Amino acid sequence: MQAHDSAIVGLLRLALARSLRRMNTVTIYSTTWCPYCVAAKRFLDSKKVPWTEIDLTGDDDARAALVEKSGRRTVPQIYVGDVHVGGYDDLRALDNRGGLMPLVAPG
Ligand SMILES: N[C@@H](CCC(=O)N[C@@H](CS)C(=O)NCC(=O)O)C(=O)O
Repeated sequence: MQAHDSAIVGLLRLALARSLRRMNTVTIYSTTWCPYCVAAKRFLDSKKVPWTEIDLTGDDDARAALVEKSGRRTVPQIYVGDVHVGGYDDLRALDNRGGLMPLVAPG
């Protein structure tokens, strides 16, 4: 690799790190064997949106806390930063009306 190639690679790394820093964290509260949770993760992957998962399987207290926090009884419950998006259907609806990417990466 020539010197100017590695300089370009360095700049690209910097740009990537900066854009990742500007992104809000997407958190998926999930359980295992939950098809809507899998669908939500696949959909976010298809949009190249990083996500973190909080698996509530078998943790009744954590599940109750999520019901309290979200007002919903189903999983997944998806948050972008502090914003409660809702379930998988809500995630898709938000994206369909053009609201997902601006929420994830406000720039
Ligand atoms: N419309 C919801 C459906 C979610 C749903 O039905 N989730 C199931 C698991 S895949 C659920 O939480 N069922 C109730 C339960 O497990 O207690 C969505 O799109 O997220």
